Amino acid sequence: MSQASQDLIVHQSAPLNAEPPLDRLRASFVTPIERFYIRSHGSIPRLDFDQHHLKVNGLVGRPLELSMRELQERFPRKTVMATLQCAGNRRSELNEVRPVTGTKWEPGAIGNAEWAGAALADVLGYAGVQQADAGKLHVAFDSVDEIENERDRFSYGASIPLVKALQGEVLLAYEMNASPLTPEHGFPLRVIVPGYIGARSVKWLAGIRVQDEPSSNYFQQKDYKLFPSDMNQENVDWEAGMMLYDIPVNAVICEPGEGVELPAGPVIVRGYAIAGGRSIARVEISADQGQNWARAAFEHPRGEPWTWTLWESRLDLPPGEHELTVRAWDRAAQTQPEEAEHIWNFKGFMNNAWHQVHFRTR
Ligand SMILES: Nc1nc2c(c(=O)[nH]1)N[C@H]1C(S)=C(S)[C@@H](COP(=O)(O)O)O[C@H]1N2
Ligand SMILES: [Mo]
Repeated sequence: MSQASQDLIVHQSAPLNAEPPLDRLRASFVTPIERFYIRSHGSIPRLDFDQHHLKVNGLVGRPLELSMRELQERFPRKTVMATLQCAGNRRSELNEVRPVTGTKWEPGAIGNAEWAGAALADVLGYAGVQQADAGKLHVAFDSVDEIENERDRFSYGASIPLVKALQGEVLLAYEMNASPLTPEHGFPLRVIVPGYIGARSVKWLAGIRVQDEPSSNYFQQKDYKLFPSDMNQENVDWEAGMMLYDIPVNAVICEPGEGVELPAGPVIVRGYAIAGGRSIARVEISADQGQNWARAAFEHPRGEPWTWTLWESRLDLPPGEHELTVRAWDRAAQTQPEEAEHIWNFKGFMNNAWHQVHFRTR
């Protein structure tokens, strides 16, 4: 994992969990593979392209077993530019409020790539998916990694509603940024569910099942749920958590970095904003803890529904200590909660509180 250790901050090496430093993350609209966060709950399988098969079954008229070549030849290759973000992105800030479980991600558990593969809708169509009652059905994904917890050994799994699975943007991806997937990112095949938390984009995909309930996998039923603030590891009622899908509106300052020292005068502030499948309408910066806000400019041609928005703002700062705050608004006029304390949950998910950096100018 030499590449990961050069470009990424490694939180844990087995399982491998790593994220890029924020200035490197913010350096390009499309995140290079070596700067793309890696989130794995178990082993990183080394699979053989020619041996790998995908099974499709459950509530379909025609169960399938497809080789990688069949998948590539039978279904048109589609590309989607999409940002993947872990539901645990920015967990470290929730952990400062009160301890939470899980990898203590900084705001780098996010990346934007161009994915290519077969549309899941095309594959489900070919399998003759049941269309009546589509609103009640789910599409479950199964992998082949080996995950160990105190009690069990199992593989990763997750599901999405069939209605989302039939949207053209959901891919069975075999390429990332015009190259075959790397082992860390799911070679030879993974799901990409634009607009949803990364946990639904199952890597090393081996099975797809259409069924009348969400996946029974641990990561669907217990993990990746938002629990009420009065619950913790000891008193948790697993049924009380809501299964997480859509990414909420969020914004992060990537530069200047926390704790740096800069010359006084014009300072460029840069960051990202994201709102799942909705677009970002406005990003604002405050130098006085939210009393006054200045609008940031969007840096990239937009109109890509599934990507982050990179923004930038120029502030004139006198010498001294500074605290900058960012918040974004999406097209549904939703904005972010002020304090991480108000959205604390024991698993540390979905932190979209106002993001702040502190630094000094001289
Ligand atoms: N098989 C499998 N798929 C998985 C995971 C995993 O541990 N095993 N992690 C999920 C989570 S929680 C996230 S955020 C994304 C991360 O994708 P990446 O490592 O390519 O960034 O993959 C998802 N798919
Ligand atoms: Mo994740």
